Amino acid sequence: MSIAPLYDLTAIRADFPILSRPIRGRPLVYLDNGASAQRPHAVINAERRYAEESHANVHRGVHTLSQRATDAFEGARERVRRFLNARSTREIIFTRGTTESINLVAQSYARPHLQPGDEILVTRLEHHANIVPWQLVCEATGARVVVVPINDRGEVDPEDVRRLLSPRTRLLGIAHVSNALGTILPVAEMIAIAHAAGVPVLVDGAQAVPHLTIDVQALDADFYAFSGHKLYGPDGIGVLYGRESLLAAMPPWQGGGDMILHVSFEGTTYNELPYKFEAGTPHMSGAVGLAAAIDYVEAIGLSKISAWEAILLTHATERLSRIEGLRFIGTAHHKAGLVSFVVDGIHPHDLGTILDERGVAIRTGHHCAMPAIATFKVPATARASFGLYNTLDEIDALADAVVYARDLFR
Ligand code: 7TS
Repeated sequence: MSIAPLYDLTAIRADFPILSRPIRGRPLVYLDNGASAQRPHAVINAERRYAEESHANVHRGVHTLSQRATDAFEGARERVRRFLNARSTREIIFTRGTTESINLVAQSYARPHLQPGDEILVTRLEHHANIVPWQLVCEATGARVVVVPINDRGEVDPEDVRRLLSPRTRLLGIAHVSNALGTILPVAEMIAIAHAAGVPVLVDGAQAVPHLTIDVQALDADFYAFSGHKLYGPDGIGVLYGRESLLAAMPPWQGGGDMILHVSFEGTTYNELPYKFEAGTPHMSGAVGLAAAIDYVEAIGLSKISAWEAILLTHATERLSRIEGLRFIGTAHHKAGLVSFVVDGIHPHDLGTILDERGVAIRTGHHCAMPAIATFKVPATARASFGLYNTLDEIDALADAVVYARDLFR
């Protein structure tokens, strides 16, 4: 196929050292970006430079390196604030990732609010990270999780949210993009519906930030969570955006250094936002690497990235739909760059193993979204998820490898 990419793909690919490493003697075709994306030199170098030139502990030393580390860490926070268009850096909390961000909201926001019989509303397509933390707080408080259904394309109807909101609903938790099905949810509309009922909304943005421009003010989200490692940044670092008025009223989640103003055995006072939620030494090099990743994707432009990934998705849908015996799981009208599918006669794990022998990396399984996958009455799917550096030739390699695997099993 000869569609010109919207940016210099050859130059971009050269920025990612791992992409030129052969896998099993073949060129790597990396299509598991939904699980974790690869890192460009810019990110790797930013982390290394931090370690070589600026590392010390933050917020505590008068010495030069501690001040440099603090500047780098707080500079990263400001970079994240701009990326999300949050009002203030007080609304940006560094966490280990999406999972920790959601657990923080579950424990610190939801738990103190929940009474027996109260409800947390989530959709059926959520990642386990946006299901299990709510189940844990519900078990502890006697509240319950209520589930918004999905249709047979894997879409959520905002009217179902309206219908299922009740006077007992205390929070709505929704993915921005489904990791298992690729569906892009109409989150702004869902948030408006929830807000009209006085219900705050947490958006799980893990699969959205690498593909879409996010503006938490335009969305009017109350909480927005994402992970660095899916955004071409480091693992072990993530973000919770929270509306300041909500965060200010929440108790701390973990106790320790940095989250206090004064400690005595008579009583302890907590630090101001966002430090109240960052107990202990944070992942400073991770934050620096995340800021570099944000610089990197914004220099290319998220609108160009999403336009290119839409071309990849169209091509993948066309190529794979020609394969006899292949069925897509998740066919939403509004989809991110990801295809989930099953092939008659081959278990997805076998398919994934054969693809790996050909250098093609995909994810197989339930994708930590068991209820979503179970809706389609399959135990598992094969999933190819695209990133900004993928090419049309790689999509062809995927399709060829799937045909090869299917013929092997016939
Ligand atoms: N939410 C969504 C929508 C996700 O896709 C993931 C990870 C998470 C939350 C959890 O993110 P973490 O960084 O805290 O682990 N999704 C996947 C995936 O699709 N394949 O591997 C991990």
